[in-house]
Formats: sequence, C-alpha cells, structure tokens
Amino acid sequence: MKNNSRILKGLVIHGSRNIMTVRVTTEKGIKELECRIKGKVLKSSENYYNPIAPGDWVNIEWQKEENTAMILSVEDRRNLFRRFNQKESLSQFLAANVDLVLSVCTAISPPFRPRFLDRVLVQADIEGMEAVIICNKIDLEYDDINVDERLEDFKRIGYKVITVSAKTGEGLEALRCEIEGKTSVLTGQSGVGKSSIINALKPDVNIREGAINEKYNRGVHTTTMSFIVDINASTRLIDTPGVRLFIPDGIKAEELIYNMREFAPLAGKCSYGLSCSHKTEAGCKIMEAVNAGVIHEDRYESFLRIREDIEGNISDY
Ligand SMILES: Nc1nc2c(ncn2[C@@H]2O[C@H](COP(=O)(O)OP(=O)(O)OP(=O)(O)O)[C@@H](O)[C@H]2O)c(=O)[nH]1
Ligand SMILES: [Mg+2]
Ligand SMILES: [Zn+2]
Repeated sequence: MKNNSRILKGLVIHGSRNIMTVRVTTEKGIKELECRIKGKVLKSSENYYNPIAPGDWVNIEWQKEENTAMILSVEDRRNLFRRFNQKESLSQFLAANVDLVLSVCTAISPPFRPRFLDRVLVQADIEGMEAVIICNKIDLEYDDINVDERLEDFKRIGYKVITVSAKTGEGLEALRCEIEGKTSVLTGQSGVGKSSIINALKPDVNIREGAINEKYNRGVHTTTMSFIVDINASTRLIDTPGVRLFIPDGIKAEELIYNMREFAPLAGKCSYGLSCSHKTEAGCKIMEAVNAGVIHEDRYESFLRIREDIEGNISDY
C-alpha cells in the first residue's frame, strides 16, 4: 500500500462488470468514487457475470492524490437478488442486501405478463426476500379481464398487490409506506415504469425514462445497469434494467416446488413422492390442486416452464 492511500468502507451505488461507483464518507463529506476491482476479487467470482452488485459493502483503497480507487474486498452479504443470464450462461447479480422485492407489472402497455411476476416471486423466495406486486399505469384503460383475475389470485395466495400510477401519483402513498425504512429492488419487463416510479417518488433524481415501442408494444431497455437511489435517510430503491426473460437462479429444477408458496405444502405428497413429474402421474397432488382451483392453472404453467428453463431447455413464456 502506498503511503498516501487510505482504506475506506463504502456502499456500491452502480457499476458495470469491472468498474463500480462506491459511496464513501470522508471528513469532507460524502464522496462517490469510481473504483476498479482488484484481480483477486474478480477471480473469486469467475463463475458470475458480475462479482459485485449495488447494495454491496466493499473495502476500497483510495489514492487521494492520484484520485484512483480500487475495491479490495466485498463484505459478507445478507442476500443477493440475482437471475440466470442466459446469454452468458452465468449468474447475474442485480442487487445485494435487499429487504423487499418490488415485482412491477402493467395491465397494458406493455401487456400484462403474470408469468413474469411468477418468476420474480420465485427468485425472491429462493433468496428469502419479501416480495410485493406493483401494478403500474392504472391511469390507462384496459380490457384484459385476465388482469384483475390474476391479481386477485396473487392476493389469494398471500401476496400484497399495490396498484399505482407513476403518471398521476395514484397509489404512491401506499407504496411509500411499504418501502419506508427498507432497501427495495424494482424488477420487471422493460417499459413497465420502474424508473418512472422512482422519479415519481423522488422527482429530483430524474432518471431517464424510455418510450414504449408502439409496433411491438414493449419497452426499449432504457435503464442499462442497476443503481441505488436514496428516497430518504433510511429508504433505498434499486432500479434494475428490464429483461425480456427472467430465469430464476440458485436452485435445481426439482427444488422449484418449494419456492412457489401454494405448491410447497404438497411437496412429497404425490403417490410417486418427490419423483413425481407432476405432469401425467395418477395420484399427483399438484394436478389435483390445479383441478380443485387451489393452484391457478397459469401458475401451474409457470411452474412447468420455469422448471424447463432451469433444466436448460429455455422455453420463453
Ligand atoms: N400512462 C402512464 N405511462 C407511464 C407510467 N409510468 C411510466 N410510464 C411511461 O412508460 C414508459 C416507460 O417507462 P420507464 O420508467 O422508462 O420504464 P422502465 O421499467 O424503467 O423500463 P426499462 O428501463 O427499459 O427497463 C415511459 O414512456 C413512461 O413515461 C404511468 O403510470 N402511466
Ligand atoms: Mg428504467
Ligand atoms: Zn405430482
């Protein structure tokens, strides 16, 4: 270590794979430093798309005179919100040390995709994080009857659903109460309004929002990396880039049953026990639960497709 360097602990705000912006407190106040990552840290996480995520606490070496900084190590994390990055065939960390996952959708523009919600809820469950569904753009009229029915079913199985409009401000107070004092990560398809929601909660941050591509009725991937926004001293939001496909990460296909809450109590109860494929077998408790309406058939479809994706037969959904 050089004489004029200092070791500081800081919070990762955003970054790409190799350069991260880290917030540190010095005697001159709060500073955001661009940091390279020490080779050893990179090496220890070769099997990941990115070794460090917003929300991580890191130790850095800061060369004040040269104004360079290097991340030396990452503090132990409470948890990590991640997904499987299919293109790179690696785990991708979206946010670290998260209290709450906000699974954001829209009823229209882009169209309602409840199976995307299912996937995010599975990931939250894998990480042991609380999750809430946010349905944005309720100022827009929609005629898809599926929307209310599916949102009701999410409530039935115990999820909180908050309907909001980042545009008119409707529902934002309920959302504010929900996130108060927590670090929450916003996840959802491109264009559902994740960045707009943050802008509505804290107008001075002014994050770039993107238009909806009219031809394809989907977002244009405006946010390109995760980053933290402080709503107040104790409340943080982590914006993430919208992804087209969310593949849960960190479990084996046969474990999925434990991460979908209305499925979990039935694990091992089928006639063929844990070896049941839940597709054709007689005495399958999962299929019985679907027929009895205890498991929504769309959630069952999600279950089958997520399981296939984890096995590597990416199906889209
Ligand atoms: N009508 C209406 N439009 C909204 C609302 N919230 C966001 N939008 C619009 O939806 C578009 C997409 O919003 P963004 O905030 O960029 O969406 P995003 O989820 O951050 O998208 P990515 O960064 O691409 O993942 C923008 O044109 C917003 O103005 C809303 O509540 N109502
Ligand atoms: Mg965005
Ligand atoms: Zn079964």
